Amino acid sequence: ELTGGMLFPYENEFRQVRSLDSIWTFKLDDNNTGIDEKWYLSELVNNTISMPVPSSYNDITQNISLKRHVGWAWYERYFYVHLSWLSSTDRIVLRFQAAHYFTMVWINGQQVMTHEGGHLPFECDIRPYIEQENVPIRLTVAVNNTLTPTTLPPGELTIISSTYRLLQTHFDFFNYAGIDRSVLLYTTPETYIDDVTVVTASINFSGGVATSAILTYSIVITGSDTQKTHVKVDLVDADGRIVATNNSGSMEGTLYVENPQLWQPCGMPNTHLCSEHSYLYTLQVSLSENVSPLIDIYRLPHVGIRTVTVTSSTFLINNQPFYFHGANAHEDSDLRGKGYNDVLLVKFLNLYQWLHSNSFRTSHYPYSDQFYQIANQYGIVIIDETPAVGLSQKNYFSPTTLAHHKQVIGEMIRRDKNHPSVVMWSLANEPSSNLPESDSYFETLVAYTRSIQRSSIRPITFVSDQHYSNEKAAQYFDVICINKYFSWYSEYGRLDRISVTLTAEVQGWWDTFKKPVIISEYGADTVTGLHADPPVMFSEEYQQEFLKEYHLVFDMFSSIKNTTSGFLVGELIWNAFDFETEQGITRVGAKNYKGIFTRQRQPKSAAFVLRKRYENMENND
Ligand code: BDP
Repeated sequence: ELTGGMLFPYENEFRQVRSLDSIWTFKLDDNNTGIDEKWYLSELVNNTISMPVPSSYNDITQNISLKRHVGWAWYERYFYVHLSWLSSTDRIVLRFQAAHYFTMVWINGQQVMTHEGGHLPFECDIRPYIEQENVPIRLTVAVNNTLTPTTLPPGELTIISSTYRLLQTHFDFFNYAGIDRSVLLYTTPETYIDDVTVVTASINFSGGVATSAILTYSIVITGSDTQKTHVKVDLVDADGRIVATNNSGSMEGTLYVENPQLWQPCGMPNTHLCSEHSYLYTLQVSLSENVSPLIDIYRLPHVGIRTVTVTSSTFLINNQPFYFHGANAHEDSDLRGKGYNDVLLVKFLNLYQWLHSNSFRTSHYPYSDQFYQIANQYGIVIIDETPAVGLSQKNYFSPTTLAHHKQVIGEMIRRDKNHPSVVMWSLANEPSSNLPESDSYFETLVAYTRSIQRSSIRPITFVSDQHYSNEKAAQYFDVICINKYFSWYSEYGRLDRISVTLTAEVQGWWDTFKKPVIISEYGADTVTGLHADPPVMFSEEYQQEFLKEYHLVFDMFSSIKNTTSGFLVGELIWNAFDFETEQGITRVGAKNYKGIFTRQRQPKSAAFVLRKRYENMENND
């Protein structure tokens, strides 16, 4: 089990945040000798180049060796710490929002931390490593993107020659690498609020209106003074009014809220202005020595009062049936690769609103924090997925992978547990869940996930691409997600077959498992501007007709359209945007073209088909 929290660093009267994002020095470790040669002991020299942080490094230069590098790459920058930080007793925390995949960090040549896994934050207090106040501090970071049978995602490296290292994976998106999210420095008091967990325990409804709600919270305080501390918890509404307080001082408590404003997903009946209906409170945690004076404050800004429950055939948010509709995505764009960027995030939001989408799945790894924050604000619902994509070989279901998988689930829940937008955890995408090895593997993993999220506040799913008759893992999950590509990867070109093949498949999942089903991927590669009537594969017309045929089947099973017999609780198209892949004979220009928008975020014809469908759903629901 993990110790310590991973609260998002917000600035306030007790805490300062400073970004280390900028152009860093970068050096490719062509022969992977940097660790042995102890490059971290002095400034990086020879063949260094400039590298923006955050960004993937792969597409920044004209160098093909950098594009396809497998192994270590080095980053370095210098910084000063302000005297006021040094003269206090505050912790000085160095935080990476993420780096891909294995990271080692040194301060002035001393190793301060390592982290395995490409998509979740890691941090440590660097104060003990800062020796002198009047010299710049050298920060050295080595990042290795090699995947192995025990990493998530897994991969296999074959060394063909010193210049030809072939990394084989069982996923199609490009294995972008580097420091792809922000690097921050922030302070906290020496004794500080380390973790906050808040859960909507119950909501009372009377005639469909919420009359009261109970929230439970737990707080973790860390530092030398933890015996003496007292915690006060206030729930503050959007107008700054305190609507509930618990001043018992204890680390666990409840808050009773009268006439609560609920966090509602967008697209619910009569909720056309989404952001007005996804109401957010702030949880203000104040830490003091006995009753005064204050020594730390943490304000958790996105507390949504909402419940999530599933029955055998419905997915309920605040006791109302919810139907997921939207597009899956990747963190992927021109030049930056997987690198986080505010412009892309806000464009993503605007495209989602233009489409009338109400949800997405973080295929196939936890996204940058900002995606969840914006989803909280605008009422977009998220299925939060681990990086366990491509667990397709028997030997991947090993005890070592299982241990790492638990670690990653723990880190993901620790980071994302307080987001109202996150309504479900997805533990894997397309594992070989037909293999006998997968059975106990997922049984263990689901039990573990339930145990660490305490009161089982969110349902758990995974994504299967198996045939229901061979499926071994689905029995353990609350909701079943399935990816289906009829008339694309099988019987390709035959749009007329979709109604037959898809109908039989969806019905089969329900008959076998009697659990709610989501079509978590379906789609067709489409080259913008390629036209054909009658439709042929890769044309815009094929993508449009393909979607329409799928939608006819979805409507037959939808839990919203068929309140007594329906069990389909969602449809998520693959993919929102065209994205980068490895080169291959099915990947023109090294792209997956299943986007309804291009990689530059412009709509293909199919985007208008979806937009009309989603708009109608919103109005009729
Ligand atoms: C599915 C995978 C997804 C791929 C997609 C495709 O889940 O990551 O991109 O196929 O091939 O199997 O387009």
